Amino acid sequence: MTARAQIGVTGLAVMGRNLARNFARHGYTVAVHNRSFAKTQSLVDEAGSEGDFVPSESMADFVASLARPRKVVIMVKAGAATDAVIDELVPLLESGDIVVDAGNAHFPDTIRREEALAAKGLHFVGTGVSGGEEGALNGPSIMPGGTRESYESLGPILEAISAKVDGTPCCTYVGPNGAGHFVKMVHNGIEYADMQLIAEAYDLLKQGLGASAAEIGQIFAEWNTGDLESFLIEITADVLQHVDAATGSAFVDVVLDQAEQKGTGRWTVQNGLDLGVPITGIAEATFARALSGSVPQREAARAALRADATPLQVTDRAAFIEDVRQALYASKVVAYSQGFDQIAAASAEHGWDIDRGAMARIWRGGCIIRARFLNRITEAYERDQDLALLLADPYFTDAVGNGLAAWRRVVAQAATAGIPAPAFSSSLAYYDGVRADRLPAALIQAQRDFFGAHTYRRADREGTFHTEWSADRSEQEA
Ligand code: NBP
Repeated sequence: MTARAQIGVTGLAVMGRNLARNFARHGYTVAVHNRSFAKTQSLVDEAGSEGDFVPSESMADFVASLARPRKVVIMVKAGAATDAVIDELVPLLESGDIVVDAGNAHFPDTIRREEALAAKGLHFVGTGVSGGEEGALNGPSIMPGGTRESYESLGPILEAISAKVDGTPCCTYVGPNGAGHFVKMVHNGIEYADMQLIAEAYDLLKQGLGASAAEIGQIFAEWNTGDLESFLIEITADVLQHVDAATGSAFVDVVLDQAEQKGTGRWTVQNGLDLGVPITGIAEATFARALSGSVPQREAARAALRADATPLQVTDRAAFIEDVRQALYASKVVAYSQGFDQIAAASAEHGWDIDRGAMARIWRGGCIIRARFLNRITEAYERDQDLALLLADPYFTDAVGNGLAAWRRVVAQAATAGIPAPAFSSSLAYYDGVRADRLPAALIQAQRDFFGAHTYRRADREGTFHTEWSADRSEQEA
């Protein structure tokens, strides 16, 4: 076996197969391998003419077909399968070789694996890949972690196959060990928030205008020509205008209204709690999915809970549509701002030194949250790379501020009409909370000191204090 392949892919289900084809189409000689040979064979049979593939049935032959330092991309089911592949692969590798995990690993697993492989002299590159099967084939957004040294030889190959926006690759070095998978996790969390906000906008338009799915689809198509332009708005317009072949009804009206929240959304929220970062948009989106799937509770509530709501009375349809658009944009900025706060907090905690502007740049193409306004986020971090709050960047201060009245109207109307808009309303509550001069947290601190002697700090002088609540209520410095 000649060691001639420049890169290898093991795991040839939909993602790995398409990634391998993408490498080959860019002129790389690609070693391909899968646990069961049938997938390798079918790749070579069906796509072999697209480039130079070197198929192997055994892992040993696969490794032997790679030029050194070897670059092996693992694209298998995240979790135990990844560990199984690593265990089989590692004894066959040599110092300096690069193992890339391009699956959706949880970042603590990536930190663990990187440490273990580094101890053997190997580079382990936990890499976020977004864009689904279409992205994997035609250009995904790629978020590689690991050592900078590994990026020197691996980076150009990944950049070559990534999506390009204005000629710039949607791939850059993210940071050490788990940084790439962490950023991919937050990307997916933001995706949850974005989708929930779009769903709430759709529901408000539906109930406020009494419009058909197709009509609302046209509104989304119109929105996609402005600031909201994004992949998710584009596909929403498409989905809403799709007609179910079996019934002739709008497709969205025949789909069961129960969403799933499998992995990354939950991880993002759990991590937000660990770091103490209020990612309320992502959390509301994740819980909204959980609520939709709470079937017994929904049945019990439907029969028992009163609404006492006043249906929406929309007199000026155009004004209402514009209000919802502005509320959607403002809530979306909040969700992104929170996500970038989470990246900053994790970066500080783990010493990753993540460039947030660069993350927004590599999300502009290839990935699910690709959007016109990501340019604005990159620009904001270029103006101030230590920006404490994305919302406080002058562009976003204006963009959100100009839509504030509309945002408040929409949230108030939703509450009055009994239409659940958890992400719209909690994003507004976050906005008002983060800008408040003084928060009722003061009362919470007082309560905590009362029942648990948890102490408090004073606004008027330094120090930590406790009041003797059950005695003479004198104050002591703790
Ligand atoms: P799957 O997640 O469905 O995994 C199937 C692949 O894993 C097959 O190649 C299978 O081999 C292999 N595999 C399993 Br399962 N257990 C194994 C083991 N113990 N040892 C070796 N190989 C094993 O594939 P996918 O949908 O292509 O996704 C691949 C990765 O990409 C996942 O981590 C996923 O989360 C991530 N991802 C997916 C998307 C997407 O849109 N689908 C997007 C972004 C990221 P076999 O053929 O022999 O059974």
